[in-house]
Amino acid sequence: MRLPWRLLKRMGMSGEKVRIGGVPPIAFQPEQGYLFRKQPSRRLRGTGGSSFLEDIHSEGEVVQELISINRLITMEGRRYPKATGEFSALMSEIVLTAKIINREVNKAGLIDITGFTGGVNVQGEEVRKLDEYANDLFLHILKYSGHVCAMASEEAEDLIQGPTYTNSGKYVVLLDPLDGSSNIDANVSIGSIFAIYRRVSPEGESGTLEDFLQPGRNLVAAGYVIYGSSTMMVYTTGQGVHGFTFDSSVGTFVLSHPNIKLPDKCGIYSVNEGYWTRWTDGIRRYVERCKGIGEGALPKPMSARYIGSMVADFHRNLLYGGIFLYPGTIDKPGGKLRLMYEANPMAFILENAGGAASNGTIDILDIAPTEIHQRTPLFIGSKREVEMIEDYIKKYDLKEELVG
Ligand code: FDP
Repeated sequence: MRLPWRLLKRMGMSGEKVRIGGVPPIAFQPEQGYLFRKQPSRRLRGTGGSSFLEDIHSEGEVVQELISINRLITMEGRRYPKATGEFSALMSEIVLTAKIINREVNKAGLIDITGFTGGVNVQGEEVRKLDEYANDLFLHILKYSGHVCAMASEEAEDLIQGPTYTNSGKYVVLLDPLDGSSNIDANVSIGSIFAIYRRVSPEGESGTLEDFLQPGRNLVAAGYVIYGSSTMMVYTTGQGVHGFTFDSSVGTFVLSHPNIKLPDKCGIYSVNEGYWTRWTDGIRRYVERCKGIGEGALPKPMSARYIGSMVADFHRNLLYGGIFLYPGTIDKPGGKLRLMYEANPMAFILENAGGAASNGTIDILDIAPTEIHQRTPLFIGSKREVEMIEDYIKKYDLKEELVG
Protein backbone atom coordinates (compact mmCIF):
# COMPACT_ATOMS: atom_id res chain seq x y z
CA MET A 1 0.00 0.00 0.00
CA ARG A 2 1.38 3.35 -1.01
CA LEU A 3 0.88 6.02 1.59
CA PRO A 4 0.59 9.65 0.60
CA TRP A 5 3.44 11.86 1.70
CA ARG A 6 1.09 14.10 3.66
CA LEU A 7 -0.19 11.16 5.69
CA LEU A 8 3.32 10.03 6.47
CA LYS A 9 4.23 13.53 7.51
CA ARG A 10 1.22 13.71 9.85
CA MET A 11 2.33 10.44 11.34
CA GLY A 12 5.79 11.91 11.94
CA MET A 13 7.20 9.32 9.61
CA SER A 14 8.21 11.32 6.61
CA GLY A 15 11.61 10.25 5.50
CA GLU A 16 11.60 7.37 7.91
CA LYS A 17 11.29 3.77 7.05
CA VAL A 18 8.98 1.50 8.91
CA ARG A 19 9.27 -2.11 9.69
CA ILE A 20 7.13 -4.50 7.76
CA GLY A 21 6.28 -8.07 8.60
CA GLY A 22 6.98 -9.52 12.10
CA VAL A 23 4.40 -7.90 14.33
CA PRO A 24 5.64 -6.35 17.57
CA PRO A 25 2.91 -5.04 19.90
CA ILE A 26 1.61 -1.71 18.81
CA ALA A 27 3.03 1.24 20.71
CA PHE A 28 1.12 4.05 22.31
CA GLN A 29 2.83 7.40 22.30
CA PRO A 30 1.08 10.30 23.98
CA GLU A 31 1.96 12.69 21.20
CA GLN A 32 1.33 10.35 18.34
CA GLY A 33 -1.42 8.07 19.56
CA TYR A 34 -1.51 4.40 18.68
CA LEU A 35 0.67 4.17 15.81
CA PHE A 36 3.06 2.36 13.77
CA ARG A 37 6.32 0.76 14.20
CA LYS A 38 8.97 3.36 14.02
CA GLN A 39 11.74 0.87 13.92
CA PRO A 40 14.67 0.52 11.63
CA SER A 41 13.55 -0.59 8.22
CA ARG A 42 13.95 -4.10 7.03
CA ARG A 43 14.34 -4.06 3.31
CA LEU A 44 12.97 -7.07 1.60
CA ARG A 45 15.38 -8.78 -0.65
CA GLY A 46 14.63 -9.31 -4.28
CA THR A 47 12.27 -7.53 -6.58
CA GLY A 48 8.91 -8.48 -7.96
CA GLY A 49 8.17 -10.41 -4.77
CA SER A 50 4.99 -12.31 -4.19
CA SER A 51 3.31 -9.90 -1.73
CA PHE A 52 2.24 -6.36 -2.43
CA LEU A 53 4.48 -5.22 0.41
CA GLU A 54 7.48 -6.69 -1.32
CA ASP A 55 6.54 -5.17 -4.64
CA ILE A 56 6.19 -1.72 -3.20
CA HIS A 57 9.24 -1.96 -1.04
CA SER A 58 11.30 -3.02 -3.96
CA GLU A 59 10.40 0.33 -5.51
CA GLY A 60 11.97 2.00 -2.50
CA GLU A 61 8.67 3.16 -1.04
CA VAL A 62 7.93 3.54 2.66
CA VAL A 63 5.19 1.12 3.67
CA GLN A 64 2.86 0.69 6.56
CA GLU A 65 0.73 -2.14 7.81
CA LEU A 66 -2.99 -1.98 7.33
CA ILE A 67 -4.72 -1.40 10.63
CA SER A 68 -8.41 -2.22 10.74
CA ILE A 69 -10.73 -0.34 13.08
CA ASN A 70 -11.45 -3.47 15.09
CA ARG A 71 -7.77 -4.05 15.61
CA LEU A 72 -7.16 -0.54 16.88
CA ILE A 73 -10.16 -0.78 19.21
CA THR A 74 -8.85 -4.06 20.61
CA MET A 75 -5.37 -2.63 21.02
CA GLU A 76 -6.78 0.37 22.86
CA GLY A 77 -8.65 -1.95 25.20
CA ARG A 78 -5.47 -3.81 26.07
CA ARG A 79 -3.96 -0.66 27.52
CA TYR A 80 -6.30 -1.00 30.48
CA PRO A 81 -5.40 -4.04 32.56
CA LYS A 82 -8.86 -4.14 34.11
CA ALA A 83 -10.70 -3.84 30.79
CA THR A 84 -13.27 -6.58 30.31
CA GLY A 85 -13.53 -6.13 26.54
CA GLU A 86 -17.08 -4.82 26.89
CA PHE A 87 -16.27 -1.41 25.47
CA SER A 88 -14.43 -2.95 22.51
CA ALA A 89 -17.40 -5.21 21.87
CA LEU A 90 -19.77 -2.23 21.97
CA MET A 91 -17.62 -0.32 19.49
CA SER A 92 -17.62 -3.33 17.18
CA GLU A 93 -21.43 -3.29 17.18
CA ILE A 94 -21.37 0.39 16.21
CA VAL A 95 -18.93 -0.40 13.40
CA LEU A 96 -21.23 -3.16 12.15
CA THR A 97 -24.21 -0.80 12.19
CA ALA A 98 -22.25 1.83 10.28
CA LYS A 99 -21.39 -0.69 7.58
CA ILE A 100 -25.02 -1.67 7.11
CA ILE A 101 -26.23 1.95 6.99
CA ASN A 102 -23.47 2.69 4.51
CA ARG A 103 -24.76 -0.11 2.29
CA GLU A 104 -28.29 1.30 2.37
CA VAL A 105 -27.15 4.90 1.81
CA ASN A 106 -25.18 3.78 -1.23
CA LYS A 107 -28.14 2.25 -2.91
CA ALA A 108 -30.64 4.86 -1.73
CA GLY A 109 -31.53 5.94 -5.26
CA LEU A 110 -32.22 2.37 -6.36
CA ILE A 111 -34.56 1.13 -3.71
CA ASP A 112 -37.62 2.69 -2.16
CA ILE A 113 -35.83 4.24 0.79
CA THR A 114 -35.70 7.91 -0.14
CA GLY A 115 -38.45 10.40 0.73
CA PHE A 116 -40.61 10.71 3.81
CA THR A 117 -42.33 8.14 5.97
CA GLY A 118 -45.26 10.45 6.66
CA GLY A 119 -44.39 10.63 10.39
CA VAL A 120 -42.97 13.46 12.49
CA ASN A 121 -40.20 12.99 15.08
CA VAL A 122 -39.83 14.33 18.60
CA GLN A 123 -38.23 17.51 17.18
CA GLY A 124 -41.32 18.15 15.05
CA GLU A 125 -39.39 17.31 11.87
CA GLU A 126 -40.71 15.10 9.09
CA VAL A 127 -39.10 11.70 9.24
CA ARG A 128 -37.38 10.35 6.16
CA LYS A 129 -37.29 6.66 5.43
CA LEU A 130 -33.51 6.45 5.74
CA ASP A 131 -33.68 8.28 9.07
CA GLU A 132 -36.08 5.70 10.35
CA TYR A 133 -34.07 2.84 8.92
CA ALA A 134 -30.83 4.06 10.52
CA ASN A 135 -32.53 4.66 13.84
CA ASP A 136 -34.20 1.23 13.94
CA LEU A 137 -30.98 -0.49 12.99
CA PHE A 138 -28.83 1.24 15.61
CA LEU A 139 -31.40 0.63 18.32
CA HIS A 140 -31.94 -2.98 17.36
CA ILE A 141 -28.26 -3.88 17.20
CA LEU A 142 -27.23 -2.03 20.35
CA LYS A 143 -30.30 -3.00 22.35
CA TYR A 144 -29.56 -6.70 22.21
CA SER A 145 -25.77 -6.37 22.36
CA GLY A 146 -25.82 -6.69 26.15
CA HIS A 147 -23.25 -3.88 26.55
CA VAL A 148 -25.71 -1.02 26.78
CA CYS A 149 -28.29 -0.65 29.54
CA ALA A 150 -30.21 2.14 27.79
CA MET A 151 -30.08 4.37 24.73
CA ALA A 152 -31.32 7.75 23.58
CA SER A 153 -31.87 8.85 20.02
CA GLU A 154 -32.82 11.99 18.16
CA GLU A 155 -35.72 10.03 16.75
CA ALA A 156 -37.17 8.83 20.07
CA GLU A 157 -38.75 10.99 22.73
CA ASP A 158 -38.00 8.71 25.66
CA LEU A 159 -35.05 6.59 26.70
CA ILE A 160 -34.91 3.16 25.14
CA GLN A 161 -34.37 0.31 27.57
CA GLY A 162 -33.13 -3.13 26.57
CA PRO A 163 -34.47 -6.47 27.79
CA THR A 164 -33.66 -7.22 31.44
CA TYR A 165 -30.50 -9.16 30.65
CA THR A 166 -28.98 -5.91 29.33
CA ASN A 167 -29.30 -4.28 32.77
CA SER A 168 -25.78 -5.50 33.39
CA GLY A 169 -24.51 -3.33 30.50
CA LYS A 170 -21.99 -0.74 31.68
CA TYR A 171 -22.70 1.90 29.07
CA VAL A 172 -25.37 4.19 27.70
CA VAL A 173 -25.30 5.44 24.11
CA LEU A 174 -26.79 8.59 22.55
CA LEU A 175 -27.37 8.69 18.82
CA ASP A 176 -28.11 10.95 15.95
CA PRO A 177 -28.64 8.02 13.58
CA LEU A 178 -28.71 10.10 10.40
CA ASP A 179 -27.57 13.69 10.60
CA GLY A 180 -28.14 16.14 7.75
CA SER A 181 -31.10 14.14 6.55
CA SER A 182 -32.55 17.01 4.54
CA ASN A 183 -29.65 16.30 2.16
CA ILE A 184 -30.32 12.58 1.67
CA ASP A 185 -32.37 12.67 -1.48
CA ALA A 186 -29.91 15.02 -3.18
CA ASN A 187 -26.96 12.69 -2.76
CA VAL A 188 -25.14 15.10 -0.48
CA SER A 189 -22.95 13.82 2.37
CA ILE A 190 -24.73 12.83 5.55
CA GLY A 191 -23.57 11.17 8.76
CA SER A 192 -24.29 9.26 11.96
CA ILE A 193 -23.13 10.49 15.37
CA PHE A 194 -22.67 8.50 18.59
CA ALA A 195 -21.72 9.37 22.16
CA ILE A 196 -20.94 6.83 24.88
CA TYR A 197 -21.05 7.35 28.66
CA ARG A 198 -20.33 4.91 31.42
CA ARG A 199 -23.51 4.56 33.48
CA VAL A 200 -23.62 6.12 36.94
CA SER A 201 -26.51 3.98 38.22
CA PRO A 202 -25.76 0.56 39.72
CA GLU A 203 -25.18 -2.27 37.27
CA GLY A 204 -27.94 -4.87 37.26
CA GLU A 205 -30.73 -2.28 37.23
CA SER A 206 -32.39 -0.42 34.37
CA GLY A 207 -30.55 2.60 32.96
CA THR A 208 -31.72 5.95 34.33
CA LEU A 209 -31.92 9.52 33.07
CA GLU A 210 -28.93 10.38 35.29
CA ASP A 211 -26.80 7.97 33.26
CA PHE A 212 -27.35 10.25 30.27
CA LEU A 213 -27.43 13.71 31.81
CA GLN A 214 -23.70 13.94 32.30
CA PRO A 215 -21.55 16.77 30.95
CA GLY A 216 -19.74 16.03 27.71
CA ARG A 217 -16.48 15.99 29.60
CA ASN A 218 -17.49 12.61 31.07
CA LEU A 219 -17.77 10.96 27.67
CA VAL A 220 -15.95 7.66 27.32
CA ALA A 221 -15.98 7.85 23.54
CA ALA A 222 -17.59 9.76 20.71
CA GLY A 223 -17.50 9.49 16.98
CA TYR A 224 -19.23 9.89 13.68
CA VAL A 225 -19.54 8.19 10.35
CA ILE A 226 -19.60 10.30 7.22
CA TYR A 227 -21.22 8.83 4.14
CA GLY A 228 -19.52 10.94 1.50
CA SER A 229 -17.29 10.51 -1.54
CA SER A 230 -15.90 7.72 0.60
CA THR A 231 -17.29 6.50 3.89
CA MET A 232 -15.24 7.26 6.98
CA MET A 233 -15.55 6.66 10.68
CA VAL A 234 -13.81 9.09 13.01
CA TYR A 235 -13.74 8.50 16.75
CA THR A 236 -11.90 9.25 19.94
CA THR A 237 -11.73 7.69 23.36
CA GLY A 238 -9.93 10.77 24.62
CA GLN A 239 -6.55 9.52 23.41
CA GLY A 240 -6.26 11.10 20.00
CA VAL A 241 -8.70 11.24 17.12
CA HIS A 242 -8.45 8.57 14.47
CA GLY A 243 -10.11 8.34 11.07
CA PHE A 244 -10.82 5.13 9.18
CA THR A 245 -11.85 4.85 5.55
CA PHE A 246 -14.21 2.09 4.51
CA ASP A 247 -12.72 -0.32 2.01
CA SER A 248 -15.75 -1.92 0.43
CA SER A 249 -13.67 -4.59 -1.29
CA VAL A 250 -12.86 -6.14 2.09
CA GLY A 251 -15.78 -4.73 4.09
CA THR A 252 -13.57 -3.06 6.67
CA PHE A 253 -12.75 0.40 7.95
CA VAL A 254 -8.99 0.88 7.63
CA LEU A 255 -6.92 3.45 9.52
CA SER A 256 -6.27 6.24 7.05
CA HIS A 257 -6.10 9.38 9.23
CA PRO A 258 -4.23 8.55 12.45
CA ASN A 259 -4.09 11.09 15.22
CA ILE A 260 -5.92 13.89 13.45
CA LYS A 261 -4.97 17.40 14.57
CA LEU A 262 -6.95 20.47 13.66
CA PRO A 263 -4.72 22.67 11.47
CA ASP A 264 -3.66 25.96 13.11
CA LYS A 265 -4.78 27.93 10.10
CA CYS A 266 -8.49 28.70 10.17
CA GLY A 267 -9.38 29.50 6.58
CA ILE A 268 -13.06 28.48 6.47
CA TYR A 269 -16.19 29.68 8.22
CA SER A 270 -19.36 27.59 8.00
CA VAL A 271 -22.73 29.05 8.86
CA ASN A 272 -26.19 29.31 7.33
CA GLU A 273 -26.15 33.00 6.40
CA GLY A 274 -29.81 32.83 5.44
CA TYR A 275 -30.53 33.60 9.09
CA TRP A 276 -28.53 36.85 9.02
CA THR A 277 -31.52 39.05 9.85
CA ARG A 278 -32.35 36.89 12.87
CA TRP A 279 -28.85 36.93 14.32
CA THR A 280 -27.66 39.10 17.13
CA ASP A 281 -25.33 42.01 16.57
CA GLY A 282 -22.33 40.09 17.91
CA ILE A 283 -22.75 37.18 15.49
CA ARG A 284 -23.23 39.49 12.54
CA ARG A 285 -20.13 41.47 13.45
CA TYR A 286 -18.09 38.29 13.86
CA VAL A 287 -19.20 36.95 10.47
CA GLU A 288 -18.37 40.31 8.90
CA ARG A 289 -14.92 40.00 10.40
CA CYS A 290 -14.54 36.61 8.67
CA LYS A 291 -15.38 38.35 5.38
CA GLY A 292 -12.81 41.06 6.04
CA ILE A 293 -15.36 43.78 6.94
CA GLY A 294 -15.74 46.05 9.97
CA GLU A 295 -14.22 45.83 13.42
CA GLY A 296 -11.22 43.51 13.63
CA ALA A 297 -11.62 42.67 9.92
CA LEU A 298 -9.30 39.91 8.78
CA PRO A 299 -6.78 41.16 6.22
CA LYS A 300 -7.54 38.09 4.11
CA PRO A 301 -11.16 36.93 4.18
CA MET A 302 -11.94 33.34 5.07
CA SER A 303 -13.75 31.13 2.57
CA ALA A 304 -17.42 30.38 3.26
CA ARG A 305 -18.43 26.71 3.07
CA TYR A 306 -21.78 25.40 4.29
CA ILE A 307 -23.16 22.02 3.33
CA GLY A 308 -26.02 21.89 5.82
CA SER A 309 -25.00 18.46 7.14
CA MET A 310 -23.20 19.13 10.37
CA VAL A 311 -21.11 15.97 10.14
CA ALA A 312 -19.90 16.93 6.68
CA ASP A 313 -19.22 20.56 7.58
CA PHE A 314 -17.45 19.47 10.74
CA HIS A 315 -15.36 16.82 8.98
CA ARG A 316 -14.13 19.22 6.30
CA ASN A 317 -13.24 21.86 8.89
CA LEU A 318 -11.46 19.27 11.03
CA LEU A 319 -9.21 18.32 8.13
CA TYR A 320 -8.73 21.75 6.55
CA GLY A 321 -9.02 24.08 9.56
CA GLY A 322 -12.14 26.14 10.08
CA ILE A 323 -14.93 27.33 12.34
CA PHE A 324 -18.55 26.11 12.31
CA LEU A 325 -21.33 28.26 13.75
CA TYR A 326 -24.93 27.46 14.50
CA PRO A 327 -25.93 30.42 16.68
CA GLY A 328 -29.17 31.07 18.46
CA THR A 329 -31.50 33.47 16.65
CA ILE A 330 -33.99 36.08 17.81
CA ASP A 331 -36.85 33.59 17.50
CA LYS A 332 -34.84 30.53 18.64
CA PRO A 333 -32.26 31.66 21.20
CA GLY A 334 -31.33 28.05 21.96
CA GLY A 335 -30.33 27.38 18.36
CA LYS A 336 -31.20 24.21 16.49
CA LEU A 337 -28.54 21.65 17.27
CA ARG A 338 -28.89 19.16 20.07
CA LEU A 339 -26.43 19.22 22.94
CA MET A 340 -26.34 15.56 23.87
CA TYR A 341 -25.97 13.80 20.54
CA GLU A 342 -24.66 16.52 18.23
CA ALA A 343 -22.72 19.24 20.06
CA ASN A 344 -21.18 17.13 22.85
CA PRO A 345 -19.71 14.31 20.74
CA MET A 346 -18.34 16.77 18.18
CA ALA A 347 -16.89 18.96 20.94
CA PHE A 348 -15.24 15.92 22.54
CA ILE A 349 -13.69 14.96 19.21
CA LEU A 350 -12.54 18.47 18.42
CA GLU A 351 -11.02 19.08 21.83
CA ASN A 352 -9.02 15.91 21.37
CA ALA A 353 -7.86 17.21 18.01
CA GLY A 354 -6.70 20.51 19.53
CA GLY A 355 -9.79 22.66 18.91
CA ALA A 356 -12.59 24.01 21.10
CA ALA A 357 -16.37 24.33 21.25
CA SER A 358 -18.58 26.82 23.04
CA ASN A 359 -22.22 27.83 23.29
CA GLY A 360 -21.06 31.45 23.18
CA THR A 361 -20.34 31.76 26.88
CA ILE A 362 -19.11 28.41 28.16
CA ASP A 363 -17.33 25.35 26.88
CA ILE A 364 -19.85 22.90 25.43
CA LEU A 365 -18.25 20.05 27.40
CA ASP A 366 -18.89 21.87 30.70
CA ILE A 367 -22.63 22.33 30.20
CA ALA A 368 -24.63 20.40 32.78
CA PRO A 369 -27.47 18.94 30.71
CA THR A 370 -31.03 19.00 31.96
CA GLU A 371 -32.84 17.22 29.13
CA ILE A 372 -31.96 14.58 26.56
CA HIS A 373 -33.19 16.65 23.63
CA GLN A 374 -32.01 20.09 24.74
CA ARG A 375 -30.67 22.44 22.12
CA THR A 376 -27.65 24.66 22.21
CA PRO A 377 -26.00 27.34 20.11
CA LEU A 378 -22.75 25.89 18.81
CA PHE A 379 -19.44 27.47 17.86
CA ILE A 380 -16.84 24.85 17.14
CA GLY A 381 -13.42 25.05 15.53
CA SER A 382 -10.05 26.58 16.17
CA LYS A 383 -9.57 27.74 19.78
CA ARG A 384 -8.62 31.23 18.73
CA GLU A 385 -11.76 31.72 16.67
CA VAL A 386 -14.03 30.25 19.35
CA GLU A 387 -12.56 32.69 21.87
CA MET A 388 -13.04 35.50 19.38
CA ILE A 389 -16.74 34.66 18.99
CA GLU A 390 -17.13 34.58 22.78
CA ASP A 391 -15.57 38.05 22.92
CA TYR A 392 -17.97 39.43 20.29
CA ILE A 393 -20.93 37.90 22.11
CA LYS A 394 -19.78 39.29 25.44
CA LYS A 395 -19.25 42.73 23.98
CA TYR A 396 -22.42 43.07 21.88
CA ASP A 397 -25.00 40.46 22.86
CA LEU A 398 -25.01 39.52 26.46
CA LYS A 399 -27.46 42.21 27.33
CA GLU A 400 -29.85 40.55 24.86
CA GLU A 401 -29.55 37.24 26.72
CA LEU A 402 -29.50 35.15 23.57
CA VAL A 403 -26.95 32.60 24.65
CA GLY A 404 -26.85 29.79 27.10
P1 FDP B 1 -30.79 18.22 9.34
O1 FDP B 1 -31.87 19.08 9.93
O2 FDP B 1 -30.86 18.16 7.83
O3 FDP B 1 -30.69 16.86 10.00
O4 FDP B 1 -28.94 18.57 13.03
C1 FDP B 1 -29.64 18.93 12.05
C2 FDP B 1 -28.99 19.55 10.81
O5 FDP B 1 -29.39 18.93 9.66
C3 FDP B 1 -27.46 19.61 10.81
O6 FDP B 1 -26.85 18.46 10.32
C4 FDP B 1 -27.18 20.80 9.94
O7 FDP B 1 -25.94 21.39 10.18
C5 FDP B 1 -28.30 21.71 10.27
O8 FDP B 1 -29.36 20.90 10.77
C6 FDP B 1 -28.80 22.46 9.09
O9 FDP B 1 -29.76 23.37 9.51
P2 FDP B 1 -30.17 24.62 8.62
O10 FDP B 1 -30.90 24.08 7.44
O11 FDP B 1 -31.04 25.44 9.51
O12 FDP B 1 -28.92 25.35 8.23
